[in-house]
Amino acid sequence: MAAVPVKPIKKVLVANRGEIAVRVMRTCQERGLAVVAVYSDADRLAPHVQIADEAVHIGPSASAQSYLVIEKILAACKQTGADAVHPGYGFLSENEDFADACAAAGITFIGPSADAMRKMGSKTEARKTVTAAGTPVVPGDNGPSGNGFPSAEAALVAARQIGFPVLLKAAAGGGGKGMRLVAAEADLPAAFDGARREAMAAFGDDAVYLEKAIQRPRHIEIQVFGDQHGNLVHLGERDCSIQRRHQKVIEEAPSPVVSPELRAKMGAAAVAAARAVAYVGAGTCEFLLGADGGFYFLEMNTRLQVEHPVTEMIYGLDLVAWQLDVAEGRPMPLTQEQLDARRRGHAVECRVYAEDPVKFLPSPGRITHLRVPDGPYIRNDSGCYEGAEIPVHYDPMISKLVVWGETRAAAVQRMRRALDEYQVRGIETNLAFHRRCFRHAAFIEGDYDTGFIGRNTAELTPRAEGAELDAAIIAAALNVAMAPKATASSSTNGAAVAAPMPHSSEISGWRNQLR
Ligand code: MV4
Repeated sequence: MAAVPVKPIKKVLVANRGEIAVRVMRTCQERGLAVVAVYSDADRLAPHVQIADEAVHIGPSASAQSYLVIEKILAACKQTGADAVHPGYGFLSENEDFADACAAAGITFIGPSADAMRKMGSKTEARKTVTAAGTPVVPGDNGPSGNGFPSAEAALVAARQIGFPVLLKAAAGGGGKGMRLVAAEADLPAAFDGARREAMAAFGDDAVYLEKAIQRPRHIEIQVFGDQHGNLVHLGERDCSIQRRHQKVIEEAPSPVVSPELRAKMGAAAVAAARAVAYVGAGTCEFLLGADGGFYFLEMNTRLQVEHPVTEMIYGLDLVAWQLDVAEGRPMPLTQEQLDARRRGHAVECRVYAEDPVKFLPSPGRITHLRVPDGPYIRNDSGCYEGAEIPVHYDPMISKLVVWGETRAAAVQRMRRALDEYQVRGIETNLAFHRRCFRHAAFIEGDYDTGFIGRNTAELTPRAEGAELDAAIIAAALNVAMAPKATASSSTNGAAVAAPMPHSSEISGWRNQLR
């Protein structure tokens, strides 16, 4: 391979916001690089703006008018003399036009080539490409043209071949949008129309293809990394099976069910998939792991992922530093053997969301009180602070709480303690959900799959928390204290018994029950 010249980066514009913008800037600053923030109206006072050396206002709060506008990001680079762009995740991170536009402007895009993004962006194209590389994909059919079925009739013929249940998926999709489960032949026509409509609405492309439905799968993804010298390695797996409506909630590394042998096999399959598109930078191959131990490639995410910290924790590495290294043309600092030898312990991540814990709807507003956990082997990647307003315009994630332990059991215990220290007031959060999950017997055993939250919603959903809980306790206490003497007719109501004001220990007992 021809020698790759090293081109040092001097100033990085981070085309993102929130915790990931902060996290990327920290590594840049540790390397002595200048960092530029971009921000919308809603983010004037955001942490990523405060820690950057310079900040450029790029428009109104709506992402479609700010963080998603390629011309505005490029203009900010020109204005500040940034020679590289880090896209974070979401927004423009997997937009091949943005990668092309950066290249055309002489700006280093910290990520893979536009060509690799394009090949992995189409799910049918990705299935073709990685199958040719020997990576197992879910049994299925891309359709007669190789990019979807022209009619429900054609899909039905293919579905009979595959065997029910099948899934209809959007070729342009990913992440579950435009996906329909079809249990039997009779359900296919309606599902086909529905999937097409949803795919068109979400991606502007109504091509849908078929996959056999894998029952009770685990979502296992492999972190891969490539450099410009043709080296490709994997950094093991993350188990992201704890999800709700295709939103990840808890991730861990390693997976409780992946043996060293399976890791080596899945790692090799992921590296082969990445090699098929000459992948450079950080990428993730998503697999489904069936109950029978079979694994199948689903899609490749051509970016650094939200949950990358659990991998960093078990390898003791900074993946953003690796991204900068390979973007500058340097070879990766470690070989596969060296990486394998570094793995140690277990890491878990809780995504703390500003959301209604019962209805799971975003709960924007002002954080009036915040206490974040601390102590050994705890990391809280956050883009907010006490007094901050959680805007309605973006993802409602408050922070990623990540802990490491020598064993999975130690990591789980540490997370319980960390969660108990975490206090947020002013907005609703899913902290109570996390506290319950880390005390759930099946979770503690590592015995879960992608249906875990759905099957255990009642046990994992708090009835009341915070102010609502306090109000309920005060009401109950008053009810007890104020109730008239029990009579034959009123004694069916347990609270209607005359009693003195309850003792505080009794109140805390109720509190624990109500939790
Ligand atoms: C599947 C599947 C079962 N069989 N494909 C959902 C999101 C998208 N990335 C792929 N998804 C799935 N694809 C086949 N052939 C089950 C899911 C799925 C799922 C996957 C990972 C994590 C959570 C999930 C929840 C429901 C369904």
